[in-house]
Amino acid sequence: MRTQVAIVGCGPAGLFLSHLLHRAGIESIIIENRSRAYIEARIRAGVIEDWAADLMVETGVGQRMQREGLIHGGIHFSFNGSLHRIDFHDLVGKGIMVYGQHEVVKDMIAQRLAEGVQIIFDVDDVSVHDMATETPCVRFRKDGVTEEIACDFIGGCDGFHGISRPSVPAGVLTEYERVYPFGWLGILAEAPPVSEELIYAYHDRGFALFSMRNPHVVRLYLQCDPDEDINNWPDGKIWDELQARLAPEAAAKLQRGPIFQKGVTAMRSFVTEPMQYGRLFLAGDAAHIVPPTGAKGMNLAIADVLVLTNAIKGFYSAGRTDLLDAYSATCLRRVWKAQRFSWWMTQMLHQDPEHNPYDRKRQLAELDYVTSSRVAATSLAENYVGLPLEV
Ligand code: RFL
Ligand code: PHB
Repeated sequence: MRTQVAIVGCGPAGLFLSHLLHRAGIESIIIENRSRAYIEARIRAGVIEDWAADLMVETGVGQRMQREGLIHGGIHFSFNGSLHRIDFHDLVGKGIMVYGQHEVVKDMIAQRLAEGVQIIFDVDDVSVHDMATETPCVRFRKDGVTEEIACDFIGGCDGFHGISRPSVPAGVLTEYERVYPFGWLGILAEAPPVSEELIYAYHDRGFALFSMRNPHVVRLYLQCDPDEDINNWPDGKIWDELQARLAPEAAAKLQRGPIFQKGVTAMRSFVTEPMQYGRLFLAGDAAHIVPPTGAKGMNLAIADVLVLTNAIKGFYSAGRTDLLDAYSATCLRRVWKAQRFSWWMTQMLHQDPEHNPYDRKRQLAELDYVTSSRVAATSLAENYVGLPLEV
């Protein structure tokens, strides 16, 4: 097989890369080690930044999101027993789109296939080769048969646990990391929302986040141990904890319904530099991870591949290599700002076992500040809806 860009991984990064390349007249093939059904059911992010939602609409993959997604003009913080709203529309004139990542993935897979792009699911033994040459290739096994894709570029879009990043020779990459001493227990339940907008709750018992997927399905998260056993969380305990952690005005509206999905996520901040090696370009979670508190992961993946598409387009249309060379530096400016914001939201809102009463007072002062100072709230709003693109 031969293509211009071989893409490893069919998550948001890989799908958007293929989608944007197609719009620029550039061919790609995606390979994915899971099944289509598995990745279409994988529950993850829910918040799409303003520019990313616009990009989906402008490039023709946002129709269902426009119909079914929920536009939110702000978020609430819950602390000291009450709710405090940050009004994004008023502060920065933009909002966010609440629409599940797996819905984005479903919409994009359907469109890629309808446009004739090959996505090869259920592959094994994926490896990348000759990245330091002008003729790199990707090898894999499908149904027991070894296959090879010869290409000009490789998109390493295979997430944090993929093979792309570890395939870069030792000594090339520098990794920066912070692992948090807590995780999130996330659930989906059939229940009406307690609020029209997300609630980030600070509480002595631990952080809680109230989010939603549609008017009948809520998405809820509770701070827990990073290696928490899900069996320790029967449904009743989850609802009780949420009731305790949300401010009374929200907790009073909580309606318990059937929980149909549960999972625990550990929290990590991670960046690799550079995000490229020869003709291999790392994008999305393959290059960086943020704790979900800032809702940035999927958005960063989309921002990376927008930069990469632009660079590859410059190469094919004008023989330019400067944009390819600058890929990592261009992406990392945004990546580090999203790292800062996600870390900042995380440290402000969670109970850290290393914290003492002084730290808790400081966290409450910070929450009071961001919800009462227009300047501080504007900075939060600007970051939350998504910083301007530099492409
Ligand atoms: P993905 O989505 O992990 O996709 C990588 C794909 O590569 C496949 N793969 C391989 N394929 C071939 N060969 C191999 N050897 C392979 N190894 C792996 C995988 O099966 C997968 O299909 O990475 P990508 O595309 O970079 O996208 C990143 C996002 O998925 C991630 O950052 C977000 O989900 C993070 N995130 C959030 N991001 C947001 O922007 N807004 C949010 O509100 C938000 N909330 C969240 C989140 C992540 C969460 N979890 C579970 C980690 C909430 C949670 C709870
Ligand atoms: C979600 O709805 O899944 C969600 C929302 C906001 C976050 C993280 C996850 O910060």
